[in-house]
Amino acid sequence: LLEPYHLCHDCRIPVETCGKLSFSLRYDYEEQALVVRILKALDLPAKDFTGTSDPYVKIYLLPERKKKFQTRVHRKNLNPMFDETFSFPVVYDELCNRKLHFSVYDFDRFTSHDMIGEVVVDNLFELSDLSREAVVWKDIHAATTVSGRSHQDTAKSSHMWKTLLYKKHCNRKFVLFRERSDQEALY
Ligand SMILES: [Ca+2]
Repeated sequence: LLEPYHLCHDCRIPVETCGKLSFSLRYDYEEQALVVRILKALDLPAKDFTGTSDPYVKIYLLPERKKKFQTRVHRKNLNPMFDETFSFPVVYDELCNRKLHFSVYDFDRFTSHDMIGEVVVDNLFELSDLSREAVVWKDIHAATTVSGRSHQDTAKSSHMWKTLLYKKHCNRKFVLFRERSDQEALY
């Protein structure tokens, strides 16, 4: 089973983790591009009150933020198989200055999407020389209040409360309508 806490390898303080993400990395010398294949996630936490999540992954090659990719949404799935490939044009010698940033989100139809967590790869040569495809598993670090979770939670619970009130209101109108039409039918 997965440990819920790990030490952050930069700051040596405990980091809450929530599942794992697997992807592969390779450098395409002909196209001069970093090729990232997002494979799958395991044991994601449930963000919806139905006890599941609708995950998708956004990916950046920092510090560039303009170019970003994202996977499809996998509805009601805590172990999604993404298997999608993205290609970032970048000169090989520049790779040592770049960081890969994955953020895992839960899609919500009516409210802002919850960030589940993130994975940052700050040394792209840590795992291989990138000349051939290398598969990597990384712990997903849970989103903190800094990334806006608490604000989103407030917005979400307020939305759910409004929906509930609206439904109660509609049901009550329907009951009154039924009572009146039943009475009218008697006369
Ligand atoms: Ca959702």
